[in-house]
Amino acid sequence: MRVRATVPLFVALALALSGCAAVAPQVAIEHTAATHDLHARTLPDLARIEADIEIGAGAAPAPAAAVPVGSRVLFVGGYDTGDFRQWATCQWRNYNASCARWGQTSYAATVRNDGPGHETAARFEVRRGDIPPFGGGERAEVSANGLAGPTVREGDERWYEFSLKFDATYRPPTKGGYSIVMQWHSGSGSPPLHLDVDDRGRLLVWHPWDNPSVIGPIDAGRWHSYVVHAKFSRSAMVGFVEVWRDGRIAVPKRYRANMTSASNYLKMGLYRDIEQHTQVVWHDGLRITAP
Ligand SMILES: [Ca+2]
Repeated sequence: MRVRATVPLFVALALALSGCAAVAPQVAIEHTAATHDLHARTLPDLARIEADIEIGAGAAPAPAAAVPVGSRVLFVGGYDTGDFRQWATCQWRNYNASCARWGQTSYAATVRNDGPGHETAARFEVRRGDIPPFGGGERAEVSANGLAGPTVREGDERWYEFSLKFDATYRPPTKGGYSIVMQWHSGSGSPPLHLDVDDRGRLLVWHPWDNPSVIGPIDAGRWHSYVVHAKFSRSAMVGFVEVWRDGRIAVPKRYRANMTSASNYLKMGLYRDIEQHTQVVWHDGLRITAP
């Protein structure tokens, strides 16, 4: 049944991401390419995706240990300033502007004390119809577009340390929907790498046009720490991603292309298809390092 959900996801993503009028011609081309690529997939391909999801879900547990990360800190976006100023552009209902100017005047995005270890955590809330001024899907997201530290180019290797909590009230997307909490965004079109929740409440690593991997159940109401280690490339022989959760390997290293343009920029928060129900996610502690 997951196979049926896969196709609308990509189409919906490509359509939803067309919100920026300035790149409309390029986006239109991406839509065509993406749709063509999807329709070119064979049933055995899609069956393989389903099989790989299940294999990823059954990864053998390993002892918790310190996860190796890079030595050069390139970006910190953990809201320890008490606001959103570490990020460039904030996008939510009735807002698409500088994060530094966001006065936390609505439920969409606020920095709150969520207890020990998370005294300054970002709380993102998306309700029905929460579409920013430029259109697209419903969202409450911070973007690092234009910031040098979080921007990656061909051959760059990075570690992303952060914590996520899906609110105790969080319900997964409806069948076939998506609920993206982290995107590595290319120049246009669907993000070539992102973290998404499926309709079964599983956190996935998505490589559009390739197989998703299961990180684990979202475990609503509890904080979990993650490390995403990635090398960015347009080549499936060079690009890779691996993910740790709470100090244990959750997705072993997989080589995949994860760029479709000269650079990727980072977005975090919550981005979803049109849904009727409210969703809340919490983010904290992002630190990006390089070798
Ligand atoms: Ca913090």
